[in-house]
Amino acid sequence: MNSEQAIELHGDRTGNCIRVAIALEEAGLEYRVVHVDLAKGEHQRPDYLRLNPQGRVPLIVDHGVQGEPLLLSQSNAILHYLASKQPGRLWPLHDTRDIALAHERFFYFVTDVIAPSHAAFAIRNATGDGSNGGELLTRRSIEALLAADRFVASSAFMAGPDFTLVDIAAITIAHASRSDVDWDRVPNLQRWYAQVMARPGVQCGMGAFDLPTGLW
Ligand SMILES: N[C@@H](CCC(=O)N[C@@H](CS)C(=O)NCC(=O)O)C(=O)O
Repeated sequence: MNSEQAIELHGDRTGNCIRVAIALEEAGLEYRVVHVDLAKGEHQRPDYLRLNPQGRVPLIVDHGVQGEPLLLSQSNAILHYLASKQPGRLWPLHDTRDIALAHERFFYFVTDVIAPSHAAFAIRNATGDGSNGGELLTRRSIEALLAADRFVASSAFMAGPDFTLVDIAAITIAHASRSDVDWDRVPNLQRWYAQVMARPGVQCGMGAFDLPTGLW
């Protein structure tokens, strides 16, 4: 593949974008970061809105497919698309039970941990404090994260012995919530967190938007 066929990742330093960067790294796919500075309103510029009329990040543009470049703008769809490009690398391949468990746990993190945390953030932004449900939602998110200790009690990763998209879904929210977690209460989660954070692909993905712009 030449670098013109690399996947463009448009985004900023947010959990949704960082999870995509980690998936690209862990899948071993060639990509380049296009920084869309949310603070400067770059996601509302006409050239960006032409790519994603919703005006949100992340967005990927895959030039390596036949025909027109492929555009995707839902972070979870992007994660699964990237996993499908490297079969067996970030998602179980064949075993029905393994696949079902990965789905179960992936959506656990998306709906029970990440979604309430995002909603709490939106409430805090809109009201200037955590009242009106923001604190309740943050607590629910943290409790659901802590409850995931049992997922890693007898296996290395969130959906079994291998690193998958489930770990990617879990790591950014665990990292963002790390100061609110009583780690002594969740020794398995603590071991998992240290292990996942030490992965080079996770480190690189976490830092993908630390560069102002440019090639990756
Ligand atoms: N459902 C979308 C949500 C995307 C989203 O809300 N992105 C945020 C940053 S994480 C954004 O672009 N916010 C800017 C805005 O809404 O103006 C996904 O999972 O990708």
